[in-house]
Amino acid sequence: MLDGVRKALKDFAETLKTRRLSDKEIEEHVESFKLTLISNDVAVEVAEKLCEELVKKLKLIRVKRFGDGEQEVLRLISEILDPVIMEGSFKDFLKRIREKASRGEPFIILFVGPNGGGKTTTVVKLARLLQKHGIRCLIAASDTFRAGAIEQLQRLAREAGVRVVGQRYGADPAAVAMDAVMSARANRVPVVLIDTAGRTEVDHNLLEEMRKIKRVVSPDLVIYVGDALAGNAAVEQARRFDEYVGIDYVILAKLDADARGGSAISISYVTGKPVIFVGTGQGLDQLEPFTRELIKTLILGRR
Ligand SMILES: Nc1nc2c(ncn2[C@@H]2O[C@H](COP(=O)(O)OP(=O)(O)O)[C@@H](O)[C@H]2O)c(=O)[nH]1
Ligand SMILES: [Mg+2]
Repeated sequence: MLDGVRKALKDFAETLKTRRLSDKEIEEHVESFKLTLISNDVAVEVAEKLCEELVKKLKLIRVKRFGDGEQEVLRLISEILDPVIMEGSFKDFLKRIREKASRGEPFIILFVGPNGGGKTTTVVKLARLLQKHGIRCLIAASDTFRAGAIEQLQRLAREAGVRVVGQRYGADPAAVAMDAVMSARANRVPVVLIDTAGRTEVDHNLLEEMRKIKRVVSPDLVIYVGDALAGNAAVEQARRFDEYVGIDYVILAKLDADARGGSAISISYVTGKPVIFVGTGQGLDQLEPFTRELIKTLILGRR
């Protein structure tokens, strides 16, 4: 996974380690590196920021010549990635849930995102992860729109040992979500995860519906689930969902299948929202807390 960005970095480090370059040559190499990043789905504004920093740093250290060239360039790249990639803290996330639970109120998370992005799978994965931490969950089947959605959720949730609250197709998704919240209150279940129908920015009815769910249940968090494979489209979409409904975190699903890797680098910078988990496979245990180190390991091949 993420081979595109990894190869771009490696080639770049390779070029720079061979000999001392003039300022002009550095600029030329960085420019072509920037284009490679962009062709691997790094958002233009992020590629520009990274390369600006890179030129500055390279000109500074060039003077003393690279010792262990390639390692030095990789270390520089690692440094300039730090301020760009924003990670959510799983520890804080758990703490917020436990705080609310101690007041006897369920913690409510609303999941939004495009159709096929990975929401339903991710909701069940997260429920399973939380249950492993001793936190019981309830899932609201608020995708009452897409054929087969309720059965898919029920099947996955059964596998994960999580309860689902649902109604028939065509039911009001906000009412289903409210039902689940009331059931969680009555049964002292500390977390409610609301799965919703996928939508795009052109589906005005579905977007309105999403706002209605938010209004009715007042979630503690709204999480955008995007498809890493969609690259820049996922980044743009996350930005628009944030404008439309307001999001707190991003989860990038299907990182395992992403051959380029740019969206994982740029989505938090462009949206201003931290990435909290990444999906690394179809299996229900394949959800990992997102950290800068995880991405760096994947693209720089080391910690
Ligand atoms: N490889 C891979 N596939 C995933 C991941 N997350 C979800 N999927 C697959 O993506 C497809 C769509 O997922 P689904 O949860 O139904 O998306 P939704 O339409 O947003 O609810 C399914 O085939 C999932 O198994 C992931 O992290 N990695
Ligand atoms: Mg779904």
